[in-house]
Amino acid sequence: MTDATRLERHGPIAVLHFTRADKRNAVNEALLSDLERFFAAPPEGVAAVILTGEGGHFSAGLDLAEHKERSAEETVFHSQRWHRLTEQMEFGGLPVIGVLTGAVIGGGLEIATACHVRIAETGARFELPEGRRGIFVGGGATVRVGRLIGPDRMREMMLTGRRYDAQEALSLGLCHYAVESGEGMRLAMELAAKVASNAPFSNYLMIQALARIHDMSRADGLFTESLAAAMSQATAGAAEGLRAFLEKRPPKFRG
Ligand code: 1HE
Repeated sequence: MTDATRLERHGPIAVLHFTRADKRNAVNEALLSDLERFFAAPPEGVAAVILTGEGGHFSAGLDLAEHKERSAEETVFHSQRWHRLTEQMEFGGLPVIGVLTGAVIGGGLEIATACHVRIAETGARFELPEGRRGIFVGGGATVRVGRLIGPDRMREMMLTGRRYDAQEALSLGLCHYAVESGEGMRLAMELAAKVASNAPFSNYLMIQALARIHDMSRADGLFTESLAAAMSQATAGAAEGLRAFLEKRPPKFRG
């Protein structure tokens, strides 16, 4: 890892801090490659990760000082790196929780929307200002933000440079929780502990199956659901989870 991030461990929970506070956690090469490294091979025993930005901002998006130097060809490859990273975040199997503070802007929003649980603090601002910079989104926003709030609302957001606050983001589905300033990490740790105490393969299926089924026809989706149900049924997690319920005790999952 580089000095663009800092990793903390609390048992099965990892907390990955973005540490470019002086640049509002703009995503430069170092921060992007730290994220790639972390999600390509999360540390052994980590069952959930929390992403957070130091200095009161989640991320002000792509580092524009670096981006200024990119050619069109380099921009395609760079954008594809963001797509691989955000796909790995969304579908890699590790539950990801984002604590969204201050700027959740451009690429910051693209990283946030690849998180499975999004907690916004008062003061968070959700924006896609690419039009003001003469560029376009490239980190997956057309797909992720577009699906969350719809292409119509995303187009209006981009055209007018609209800024949504935490409460508005909550009502639109850009975040799942809106909490007071300073409360995000406490809630994230609480939710991460719950997620980490589920049966690992059930979590894996939730992460893999739900978004994919959304892309399928109704009939294919229902059949895939049945297959996922059958796979979960064959795991040690199901044996333990069902036995624990019937024995009136909390389950203890391994793996
Ligand atoms: C940056 C960046 C950045 C800040 N790249 N350096 N994202 C944007 O268009 C958002 C650009 N940033 C802002 O609008 C503002 O910085 C904030 C609203 C986030 C914060 O404002 P403020 O007043 O607290 O800070 P500041 O004084 O504007 O910035 C502090 C420093 O951070 C300053 O550097 P300094 O050397 O002059 O101290 C800024 O230049 C630097 N900084 N944001 C580089 N983004 C995969 S494609 C995704 C496409 C995008 O993400 S486009 C959207 C980019």
